[in-house]
Amino acid sequence: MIDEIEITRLIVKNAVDDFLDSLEIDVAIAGGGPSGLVAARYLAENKARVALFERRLSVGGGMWGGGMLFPRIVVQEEAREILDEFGIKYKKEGDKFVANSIESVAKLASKAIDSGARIFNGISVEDVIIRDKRVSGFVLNWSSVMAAKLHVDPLAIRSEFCIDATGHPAEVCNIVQRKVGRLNTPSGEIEGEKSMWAEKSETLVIENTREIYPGLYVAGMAANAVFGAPRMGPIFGGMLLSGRKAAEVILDQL
Ligand code: 48F
Repeated sequence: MIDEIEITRLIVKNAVDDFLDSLEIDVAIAGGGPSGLVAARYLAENKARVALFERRLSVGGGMWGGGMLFPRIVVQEEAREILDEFGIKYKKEGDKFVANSIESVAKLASKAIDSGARIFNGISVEDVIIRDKRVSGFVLNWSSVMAAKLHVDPLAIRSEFCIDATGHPAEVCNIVQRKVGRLNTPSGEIEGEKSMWAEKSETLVIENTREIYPGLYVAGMAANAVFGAPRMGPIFGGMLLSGRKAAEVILDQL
Protein backbone atom coordinates (compact mmCIF):
# COMPACT_ATOMS: atom_id res chain seq x y z
CA MET A 1 0.00 0.00 0.00
CA ILE A 2 1.20 3.49 -0.80
CA ASP A 3 -0.21 6.04 1.61
CA GLU A 4 0.21 9.80 1.12
CA ILE A 5 0.33 10.40 4.83
CA GLU A 6 3.15 7.91 5.29
CA ILE A 7 5.10 9.63 2.49
CA THR A 8 4.55 12.97 4.19
CA ARG A 9 5.66 11.62 7.57
CA LEU A 10 8.82 10.04 6.12
CA ILE A 11 9.85 13.22 4.34
CA VAL A 12 9.23 15.59 7.22
CA LYS A 13 10.75 13.32 9.86
CA ASN A 14 13.93 12.58 7.93
CA ALA A 15 14.49 16.16 6.80
CA VAL A 16 13.89 17.49 10.31
CA ASP A 17 16.24 14.87 11.81
CA ASP A 18 19.01 16.15 9.54
CA PHE A 19 18.32 19.74 10.51
CA LEU A 20 18.26 18.88 14.24
CA ASP A 21 21.59 17.08 13.83
CA SER A 22 23.05 20.26 12.35
CA LEU A 23 22.13 22.69 15.11
CA GLU A 24 25.58 22.50 16.73
CA ILE A 25 28.37 21.74 14.33
CA ASP A 26 32.04 22.37 13.61
CA VAL A 27 31.73 24.31 10.35
CA ALA A 28 28.79 26.09 8.73
CA ILE A 29 29.16 27.16 5.11
CA ALA A 30 27.06 29.83 3.40
CA GLY A 31 26.81 29.15 -0.33
CA GLY A 32 27.12 25.99 -2.40
CA GLY A 33 29.17 27.21 -5.35
CA PRO A 34 32.42 25.45 -6.21
CA SER A 35 34.44 26.93 -3.33
CA GLY A 36 31.79 26.03 -0.74
CA LEU A 37 31.36 22.49 -2.07
CA VAL A 38 35.10 21.82 -2.13
CA ALA A 39 35.50 23.18 1.41
CA ALA A 40 32.58 21.02 2.57
CA ARG A 41 34.11 17.91 1.09
CA TYR A 42 37.61 18.29 2.56
CA LEU A 43 36.24 19.25 5.97
CA ALA A 44 33.75 16.37 6.15
CA GLU A 45 36.30 13.89 4.83
CA ASN A 46 38.45 14.82 7.82
CA LYS A 47 35.60 14.15 10.25
CA ALA A 48 34.43 17.73 10.78
CA ARG A 49 30.66 18.09 11.23
CA VAL A 50 29.73 20.32 8.30
CA ALA A 51 26.50 21.88 7.09
CA LEU A 52 26.26 23.92 3.91
CA PHE A 53 23.30 26.25 3.36
CA GLU A 54 22.43 27.16 -0.20
CA ARG A 55 19.87 29.82 -1.06
CA ARG A 56 18.78 28.34 -4.36
CA LEU A 57 17.26 24.94 -5.11
CA SER A 58 20.46 23.78 -6.77
CA VAL A 59 24.03 23.98 -5.55
CA GLY A 60 26.74 24.83 -8.09
CA GLY A 61 26.45 28.62 -8.09
CA GLY A 62 28.17 30.16 -11.10
CA MET A 63 29.72 26.91 -12.30
CA TRP A 64 26.77 25.39 -14.19
CA GLY A 65 26.89 27.90 -17.01
CA GLY A 66 30.63 27.60 -17.75
CA GLY A 67 31.56 30.67 -19.78
CA MET A 68 28.64 32.60 -21.26
CA LEU A 69 26.57 29.39 -21.19
CA PHE A 70 29.15 27.37 -23.10
CA PRO A 71 29.21 24.52 -20.55
CA ARG A 72 32.95 24.17 -20.09
CA ILE A 73 35.35 25.36 -17.42
CA VAL A 74 39.10 25.84 -17.62
CA VAL A 75 41.40 24.72 -14.83
CA GLN A 76 45.13 25.27 -14.54
CA GLU A 77 47.81 22.73 -13.57
CA GLU A 78 47.91 23.80 -9.89
CA ALA A 79 44.34 22.59 -9.38
CA ARG A 80 44.40 19.50 -11.60
CA GLU A 81 44.77 17.18 -8.61
CA ILE A 82 41.46 18.47 -7.24
CA LEU A 83 39.74 17.51 -10.52
CA ASP A 84 41.32 14.07 -10.11
CA GLU A 85 40.28 13.75 -6.48
CA PHE A 86 36.68 14.52 -7.39
CA GLY A 87 36.77 12.20 -10.42
CA ILE A 88 36.04 15.05 -12.86
CA LYS A 89 37.13 14.17 -16.40
CA TYR A 90 39.05 16.73 -18.45
CA LYS A 91 40.81 17.27 -21.73
CA LYS A 92 44.34 18.64 -21.74
CA GLU A 93 44.68 21.64 -24.06
CA GLY A 94 48.23 23.05 -23.96
CA ASP A 95 48.98 23.66 -20.30
CA LYS A 96 45.26 23.98 -19.34
CA PHE A 97 42.56 21.43 -18.56
CA VAL A 98 39.00 21.74 -19.87
CA ALA A 99 36.10 20.08 -18.04
CA ASN A 100 32.34 19.91 -18.53
CA SER A 101 30.74 22.40 -16.13
CA ILE A 102 27.67 20.21 -15.52
CA GLU A 103 29.75 17.15 -14.70
CA SER A 104 31.93 19.32 -12.47
CA VAL A 105 29.03 20.58 -10.35
CA ALA A 106 27.47 17.13 -10.11
CA LYS A 107 30.71 15.55 -8.92
CA LEU A 108 31.62 18.32 -6.48
CA ALA A 109 28.19 17.94 -4.86
CA SER A 110 28.24 14.17 -4.94
CA LYS A 111 31.67 13.90 -3.30
CA ALA A 112 30.82 16.50 -0.66
CA ILE A 113 27.70 14.51 0.27
CA ASP A 114 29.55 11.17 0.20
CA SER A 115 32.13 12.61 2.60
CA GLY A 116 29.36 13.34 5.10
CA ALA A 117 28.69 17.04 4.55
CA ARG A 118 25.03 17.95 4.94
CA ILE A 119 23.65 20.21 2.22
CA PHE A 120 20.49 22.20 2.85
CA ASN A 121 19.00 23.87 -0.20
CA GLY A 122 16.40 26.62 -0.33
CA ILE A 123 17.80 28.11 2.90
CA SER A 124 19.43 31.54 3.09
CA VAL A 125 21.88 32.86 5.64
CA GLU A 126 20.28 36.16 6.61
CA ASP A 127 22.34 37.05 9.67
CA VAL A 128 25.05 35.71 11.99
CA ILE A 129 25.35 35.05 15.69
CA ILE A 130 28.19 36.97 17.33
CA ARG A 131 29.35 36.04 20.84
CA ASP A 132 32.39 37.51 22.61
CA LYS A 133 33.49 39.24 19.39
CA ARG A 134 33.40 35.99 17.43
CA VAL A 135 31.05 34.80 14.69
CA SER A 136 29.61 31.64 16.17
CA GLY A 137 26.70 30.66 13.99
CA PHE A 138 24.27 31.49 11.21
CA VAL A 139 20.75 32.87 11.34
CA LEU A 140 18.67 31.10 8.71
CA ASN A 141 15.41 31.43 6.89
CA TRP A 142 13.69 29.71 3.99
CA SER A 143 14.67 31.50 0.78
CA SER A 144 10.99 31.32 -0.23
CA VAL A 145 10.01 33.26 2.90
CA MET A 146 12.55 35.93 2.02
CA ALA A 147 11.54 36.02 -1.66
CA ALA A 148 7.89 36.51 -0.67
CA LYS A 149 8.99 39.19 1.83
CA LEU A 150 6.98 37.46 4.55
CA HIS A 151 7.51 38.70 8.05
CA VAL A 152 8.70 35.42 9.57
CA ASP A 153 11.36 35.17 12.26
CA PRO A 154 14.42 33.10 11.37
CA LEU A 155 16.05 30.20 13.26
CA ALA A 156 19.72 29.74 14.14
CA ILE A 157 22.50 27.16 14.23
CA ARG A 158 25.73 27.28 16.26
CA SER A 159 29.07 26.57 14.66
CA GLU A 160 32.70 26.69 15.78
CA PHE A 161 33.73 28.12 12.39
CA CYS A 162 31.76 29.75 9.60
CA ILE A 163 32.68 30.20 5.94
CA ASP A 164 31.33 32.88 3.61
CA ALA A 165 31.31 31.20 0.18
CA THR A 166 28.48 33.31 -1.22
CA GLY A 167 30.42 34.43 -4.31
CA HIS A 168 30.50 37.93 -5.76
CA PRO A 169 28.17 39.61 -3.19
CA ALA A 170 30.14 38.29 -0.15
CA GLU A 171 26.86 38.41 1.73
CA VAL A 172 27.97 37.16 5.13
CA CYS A 173 30.99 39.47 5.23
CA ASN A 174 28.71 42.38 4.36
CA ILE A 175 26.37 41.43 7.19
CA VAL A 176 29.26 41.19 9.66
CA GLN A 177 30.72 44.49 8.54
CA ARG A 178 27.36 46.17 9.13
CA LYS A 179 27.18 44.65 12.62
CA VAL A 180 30.74 45.10 13.86
CA GLY A 181 32.03 48.00 11.76
CA ARG A 182 35.52 46.67 11.06
CA LEU A 183 36.79 43.59 9.24
CA ASN A 184 40.27 42.18 8.88
CA THR A 185 41.04 43.95 5.57
CA PRO A 186 43.61 46.72 5.02
CA SER A 187 40.92 49.43 5.17
CA GLY A 188 38.76 47.57 7.70
CA GLU A 189 36.00 47.55 5.10
CA ILE A 190 34.89 45.45 2.16
CA GLU A 191 37.08 46.68 -0.67
CA GLY A 192 34.85 45.55 -3.58
CA GLU A 193 35.58 43.38 -6.58
CA LYS A 194 37.67 44.82 -9.45
CA SER A 195 37.21 44.18 -13.18
CA MET A 196 38.43 41.02 -14.88
CA TRP A 197 42.11 40.05 -14.71
CA ALA A 198 42.27 36.27 -14.64
CA GLU A 199 45.96 35.73 -13.92
CA LYS A 200 46.13 38.13 -10.99
CA SER A 201 42.77 37.07 -9.62
CA GLU A 202 43.56 33.36 -9.61
CA THR A 203 46.61 33.89 -7.41
CA LEU A 204 44.99 36.45 -5.15
CA VAL A 205 41.91 34.34 -4.44
CA ILE A 206 44.03 31.81 -2.60
CA GLU A 207 45.91 34.48 -0.66
CA ASN A 208 42.60 36.18 0.20
CA THR A 209 41.05 32.98 1.57
CA ARG A 210 41.39 33.65 5.26
CA GLU A 211 39.81 34.75 8.50
CA ILE A 212 38.01 38.03 8.02
CA TYR A 213 36.66 38.32 11.55
CA PRO A 214 37.15 35.89 14.46
CA GLY A 215 35.28 32.70 13.54
CA LEU A 216 34.46 33.81 9.99
CA TYR A 217 36.49 32.71 6.95
CA VAL A 218 35.93 33.88 3.41
CA ALA A 219 36.46 31.65 0.36
CA GLY A 220 36.02 31.76 -3.40
CA MET A 221 34.93 34.87 -5.25
CA ALA A 222 33.73 36.38 -1.97
CA ALA A 223 37.38 36.47 -0.85
CA ASN A 224 38.38 38.57 -3.86
CA ALA A 225 35.34 40.82 -3.46
CA VAL A 226 36.22 41.47 0.18
CA PHE A 227 39.91 42.19 -0.47
CA GLY A 228 39.41 44.29 -3.61
CA ALA A 229 40.88 41.80 -6.06
CA PRO A 230 39.77 41.34 -9.68
CA ARG A 231 37.25 38.80 -10.99
CA MET A 232 38.53 35.96 -13.15
CA GLY A 233 35.76 34.66 -15.40
CA PRO A 234 35.34 30.94 -16.13
CA ILE A 235 38.74 29.69 -14.99
CA PHE A 236 37.98 27.69 -11.86
CA GLY A 237 41.29 26.47 -10.43
CA GLY A 238 41.34 29.31 -7.93
CA MET A 239 37.84 28.47 -6.70
CA LEU A 240 38.78 24.84 -6.09
CA LEU A 241 42.07 25.73 -4.40
CA SER A 242 40.39 28.39 -2.28
CA GLY A 243 37.79 25.90 -1.00
CA ARG A 244 40.54 23.46 -0.13
CA LYS A 245 42.59 26.13 1.63
CA ALA A 246 39.62 27.24 3.74
CA ALA A 247 39.13 23.62 4.81
CA GLU A 248 42.81 23.11 5.62
CA VAL A 249 43.11 26.29 7.68
CA ILE A 250 40.02 25.40 9.72
CA LEU A 251 41.01 21.74 10.12
CA ASP A 252 44.30 22.89 11.69
CA GLN A 253 42.28 24.49 14.47
CA LEU A 254 39.63 21.83 15.08
O1 48F B 1 28.86 32.40 -6.98
P1 48F B 1 29.31 31.05 -6.58
O2 48F B 1 29.54 30.04 -7.64
O3 48F B 1 30.59 31.24 -5.62
P2 48F B 1 32.09 30.70 -5.65
O4 48F B 1 32.18 29.36 -5.05
O5 48F B 1 32.43 30.56 -7.20
C1 48F B 1 32.44 31.66 -8.05
C2 48F B 1 32.31 31.15 -9.47
O6 48F B 1 31.13 30.42 -9.65
C3 48F B 1 32.35 32.26 -10.53
C4 48F B 1 33.68 32.86 -10.64
C5 48F B 1 34.85 31.96 -10.85
O7 48F B 1 35.28 32.06 -12.09
O8 48F B 1 33.82 34.04 -10.58
O9 48F B 1 31.38 33.23 -10.24
O10 48F B 1 32.89 31.79 -5.08
O11 48F B 1 28.25 30.42 -5.57
C6 48F B 1 27.78 31.15 -4.45
C7 48F B 1 26.52 30.46 -3.96
O12 48F B 1 26.12 31.06 -2.76
C8 48F B 1 24.71 31.15 -2.75
C9 48F B 1 24.33 31.43 -4.20
O13 48F B 1 22.99 31.06 -4.47
C10 48F B 1 25.36 30.56 -4.95
O14 48F B 1 24.85 29.27 -5.22
N1 48F B 1 24.33 32.24 -1.80
C11 48F B 1 24.54 33.57 -1.97
N2 48F B 1 24.13 34.23 -0.88
C12 48F B 1 23.67 33.30 0.00
C13 48F B 1 23.80 32.03 -0.60
C14 48F B 1 23.11 33.36 1.31
N3 48F B 1 22.97 34.53 1.95
N4 48F B 1 22.73 32.20 1.91
C15 48F B 1 22.88 31.01 1.26
N5 48F B 1 23.41 30.90 0.02
